[in-house]
Amino acid sequence: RQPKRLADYQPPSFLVSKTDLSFELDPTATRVSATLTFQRNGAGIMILDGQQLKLISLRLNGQMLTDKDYRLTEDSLEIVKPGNSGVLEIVTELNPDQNSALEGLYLAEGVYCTQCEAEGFRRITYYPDRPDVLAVFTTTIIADSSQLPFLLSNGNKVSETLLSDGRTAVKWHDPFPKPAYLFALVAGDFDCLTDAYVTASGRQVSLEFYVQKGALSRSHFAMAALKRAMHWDEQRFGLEYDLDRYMVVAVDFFNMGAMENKGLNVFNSKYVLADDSSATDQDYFNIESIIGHEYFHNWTGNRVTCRDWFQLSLKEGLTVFRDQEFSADMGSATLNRIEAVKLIRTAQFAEDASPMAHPIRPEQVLEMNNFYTVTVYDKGAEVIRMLQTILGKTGFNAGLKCYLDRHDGQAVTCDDFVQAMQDATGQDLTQFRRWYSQSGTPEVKVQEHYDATSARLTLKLHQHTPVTADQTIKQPLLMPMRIELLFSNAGSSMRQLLLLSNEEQEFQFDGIHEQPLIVWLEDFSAPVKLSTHYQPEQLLLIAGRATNGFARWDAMQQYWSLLISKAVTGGLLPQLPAELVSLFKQLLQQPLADIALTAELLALPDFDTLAEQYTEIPVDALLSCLAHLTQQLAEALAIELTACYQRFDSIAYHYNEQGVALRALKGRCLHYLAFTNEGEHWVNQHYRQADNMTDQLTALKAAQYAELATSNSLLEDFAKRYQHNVQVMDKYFSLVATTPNDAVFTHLDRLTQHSLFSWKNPNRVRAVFGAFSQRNAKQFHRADGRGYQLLAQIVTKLDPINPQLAARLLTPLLSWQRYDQQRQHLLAGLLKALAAQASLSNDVFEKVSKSLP
Ligand code: HT7
Ligand code: ZN
Repeated sequence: RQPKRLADYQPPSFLVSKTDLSFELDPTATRVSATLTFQRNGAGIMILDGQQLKLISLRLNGQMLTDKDYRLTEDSLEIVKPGNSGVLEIVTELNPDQNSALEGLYLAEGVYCTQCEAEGFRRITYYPDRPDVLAVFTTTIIADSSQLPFLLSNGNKVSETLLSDGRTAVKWHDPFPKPAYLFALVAGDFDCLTDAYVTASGRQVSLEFYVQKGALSRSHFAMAALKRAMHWDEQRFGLEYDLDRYMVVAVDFFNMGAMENKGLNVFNSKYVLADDSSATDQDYFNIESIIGHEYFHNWTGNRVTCRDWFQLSLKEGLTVFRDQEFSADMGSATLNRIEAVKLIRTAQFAEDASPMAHPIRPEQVLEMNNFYTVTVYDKGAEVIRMLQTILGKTGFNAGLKCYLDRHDGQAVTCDDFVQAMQDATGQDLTQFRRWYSQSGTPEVKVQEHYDATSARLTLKLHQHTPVTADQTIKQPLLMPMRIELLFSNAGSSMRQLLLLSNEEQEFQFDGIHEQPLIVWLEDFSAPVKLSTHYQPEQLLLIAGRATNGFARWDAMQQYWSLLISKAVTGGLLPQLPAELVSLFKQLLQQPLADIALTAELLALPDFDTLAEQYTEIPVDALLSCLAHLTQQLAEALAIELTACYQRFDSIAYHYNEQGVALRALKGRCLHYLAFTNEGEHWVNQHYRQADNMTDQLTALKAAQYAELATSNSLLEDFAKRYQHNVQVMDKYFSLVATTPNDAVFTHLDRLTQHSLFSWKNPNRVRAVFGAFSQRNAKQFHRADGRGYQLLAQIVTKLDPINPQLAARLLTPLLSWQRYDQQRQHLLAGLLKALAAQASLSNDVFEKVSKSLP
């Protein structure tokens, strides 16, 4: 198996300017006729990508080709004498019904759907399936319209014709040249919600949401979110939509969240369908942000795309940054930042420390699907955020404008992006570019020295990036460090932006008349691990006084981490310090003006955040510390928790900032109250009185974590109530999979027999086994290895069905070196057994082989 390398990039030998496709849909024998108008672009042979295709016929400039005129392999078609330009006609046959990998054209629940990113188009026809070949597509779909009333593709609808055999032919034309990965076709029977949007320049755009029959009422929120996103992009970046139609189709069989195909987004139904009785606050948040994300791709991804897949972060990091900015403007900026940082500190730091470590622009790839990672997406977004911090919002906006103007209609690189930022602002970004090529989490150590006689404060910073599995040599990075100096006079402070570029660097401040308390890394201004020398009391002071909401939350998190790490080192359980109890009492009695932030300040760090702070993760000790602290907080604060819980009357459900914040605070109180003597009472009451999904789930989770007797009967009631709503049943599946005791294994077995469960549906599989492996640390990391064994079995079972899904589920098994000897031994054994299996997919093979010594 040969990985591809960024260093080997060569421009395509041939370009395709026009791609005409015709699909005759059939469940087991769909015919695809592709007419490609091509031109030579450089030296080299004409080699087209193709996988799992049946070649029916080939013509070059009208002449039928015979087998001496071409060479066919398992994944390519070479045309022996193509000439310098011409027209190639290719007819292939596909079996969408058998396509459980959900790449290329597949048929699921009566809907034909395509997924072409990254390399799925080669499962539709032979083609130069690479993002730097951009063509104008015209697509005709032929089908029985009584079965499939909606036949959709990219761009504008040109015609609809009734054929003599009773079938219908619908023709689409997309005027914007695009790479094959943005091609889409959907055919099925849907309910359709339509609306309109008038762009800033006065153009009318028709907005259309296609959803499963009966689900129309659950698509209004997504439609409204789309309009907000369109408006926001005009206001913030001056970017308008360019086609006359914007279509979104929601399907239940989908490998990821959504796909930005030009003019025809395909969404996982989980990120479209929502109403107040079935969606949580988190669901509404996700829908708005993913609707935004896919819409924003129209400029950052579609109009300007990637030269090759190593540049994926060019579109994904930038678009995640854009969706994060959008969400921050739609709700609480602080909460958004907290959530984004939690993800970096858990999944991304874990990836950097794993055998799959890679820079945001990877250099070597066997299976591209394995690189749609939290590093490429979320660390990529942090890199863009740092650019904005360094250049300022105005400079950043100018840089983005320069990038889009300069490269509209092109396939470009991350370097082109940084160059545009540099040219628009005049800032030298040479060193900054290292963020694109260097993997790993930088560690920054800080030291402070205050000299009262000279009134001088000296801050000494030291940066170091530890070696990663993929790279041994690391260089210093340019990183923006936002700080605040807090002075003793309450309310008096000074905020600064430091640019750290050397391995070791000093910053001096004169005229500082008292030793300040320093708040480091406001808003997490760089994705690093910071080590400081705070005393616990100083952290509580910062939590109470810092101007930046994120920094206040972060100080609380550091406080807990310190307490827990001392306990773990000493082999003891942590005791609740009195000053913490009094701070919590204060927060519960007088929540801050920002209720949502109060709810976050009252939270313990989660297991994954703590785990990332250890080279060898002390699984059992961390779990015991967290359970013990929860119990202690509940006992010490029962009165205040009860009073706070009761102070805020439940208001009728509405998804808005105030409602979200109140539910979060009450939910936090309930989480602790579940551990008091009256736990059953509070949880039952919360569940029964809930008029919304957020509160119901809060009650169910609280009951489960506290292992209350009522947990099972509440869960049964929930399953009965929502048995007809598969999106809600996924929540039920996940809850059952996070049962924190032995019973979970019987439950998991039972869930796979459930009438709604299917191994072919990624949403169901993730709801059950994704939740078990990523959110049930206690059972997944059992010292006897039962959790690990189960996941390895599931990966083995899934690999032939859906390799992309199997490889994603496998991730928690890869970091075997992070655990104690016994767990290491168990995990290494399972990985070896997996590697020894015949016919592993590239997806699973790449990950397993990298993780073995
Ligand atoms: N650009 C898309 C990434 C993607 C994908 C989506 C659905 C199914 C398979 C996929 N492979 C890659 C999604 C996005 O980032 O917007
Ligand atoms: Zn994206």
